[in-house]
Amino acid sequence: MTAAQAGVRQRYLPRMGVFQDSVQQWMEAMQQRILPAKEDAAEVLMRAAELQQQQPTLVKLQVPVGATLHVVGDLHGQFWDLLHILQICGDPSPQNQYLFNGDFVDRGQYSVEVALLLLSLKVAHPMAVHLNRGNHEAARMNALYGFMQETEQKYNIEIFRLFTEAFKNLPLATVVNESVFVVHGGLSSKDGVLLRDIAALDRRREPDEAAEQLMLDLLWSDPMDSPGRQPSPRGGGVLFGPDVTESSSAGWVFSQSPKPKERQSVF
Ligand SMILES: [Mn+2]
Repeated sequence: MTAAQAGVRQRYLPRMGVFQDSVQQWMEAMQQRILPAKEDAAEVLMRAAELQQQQPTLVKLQVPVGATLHVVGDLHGQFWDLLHILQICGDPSPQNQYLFNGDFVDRGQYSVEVALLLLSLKVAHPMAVHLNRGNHEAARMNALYGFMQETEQKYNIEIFRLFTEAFKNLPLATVVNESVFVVHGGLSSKDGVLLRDIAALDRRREPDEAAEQLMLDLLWSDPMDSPGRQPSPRGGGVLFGPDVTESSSAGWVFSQSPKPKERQSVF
């Protein structure tokens, strides 16, 4: 049962402005079921959208020697899991970076907290926190799988609109140290797609029927054990075998094979 259904009034912190200290206080308050003030949430979302807008569609991330990058898979509104991961892996810093690989919201009951915290962390630590878009960073999915309703209950529809604006600007994939390709979904349904084709995509839109197939593939495709490609039972994207991973990466700048299947690994 959600707080609103139980008749519990959502509690909010006083407005404090968007600073690094605020993010720490919001995180602590969220654990007591208290959310940032609506004005602060709106400011975070607008600043996150602005920051993401400056990013390319395909981010080339250089992690310095000796630094760590934690790649974190689907969170789907599991706020307590996110806190646990941050506790185990440590605060974000240039020496301790994070790449959250999409699907922050929907399904779980704390999608607002998860998405707001991730976008706040991005604003507070733009060089240490990196975000890829998932297939659930999309308005239609959010209307079907709970995030839109949750945001309306905890804030209002205007805050939801600001979330979708921030999501729309998220990069679609990240190449780490010119060697590891990290994407939420997977590889293309066609042969011969190059990294520059991904970089050239206009991502600032909803991934709907009118979007380019490559965008849908990056967000929706899944790896499979058998070779070749098959239609995906999930809608957008395809199922692709290990041979497709090999042949796709052959034309890329990698010094080693990409491992898209590792999107599930957390640590
Ligand atoms: Mn997904």
